[in-house]
Amino acid sequence: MRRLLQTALLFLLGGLTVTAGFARLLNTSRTDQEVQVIAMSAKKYEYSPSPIRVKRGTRVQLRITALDRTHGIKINLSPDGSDQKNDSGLIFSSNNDDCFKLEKGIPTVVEFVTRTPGTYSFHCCNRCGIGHGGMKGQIVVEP
Ligand SMILES: [Cu+2]
Repeated sequence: MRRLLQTALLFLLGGLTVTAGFARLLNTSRTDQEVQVIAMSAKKYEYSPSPIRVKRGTRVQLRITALDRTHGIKINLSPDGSDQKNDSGLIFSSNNDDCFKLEKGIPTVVEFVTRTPGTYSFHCCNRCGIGHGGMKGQIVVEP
């Protein structure tokens, strides 16, 4: 009877250890998902900094402030040169992954997780003047 109790206790402890292990595993992956905040500015006709370099598997939060007037930002979902246009390499937190409007002086938060290495181009999507078409930048996701 005593032996049976010991065995049961052993099983219980084993189970607890496994559970703790799993919890730690989950915690680790959560730590990997810590947000990398990058402050960015937009003005006629450039974004700064650009290119932005981040590692694959990072949760990135761009905090973009337009300095001189309203601009916008539209980030390509697939890397330059990719033919898989519907397989998105950047996973956005919000559904508004199209054109983010950047009001002058008010930081706009754009958050996404980098899934596939590559160069993701972005451009201004709010007509802002004669150089509007050339207002571009890049996010480089490193493996
Ligand atoms: Cu602009």
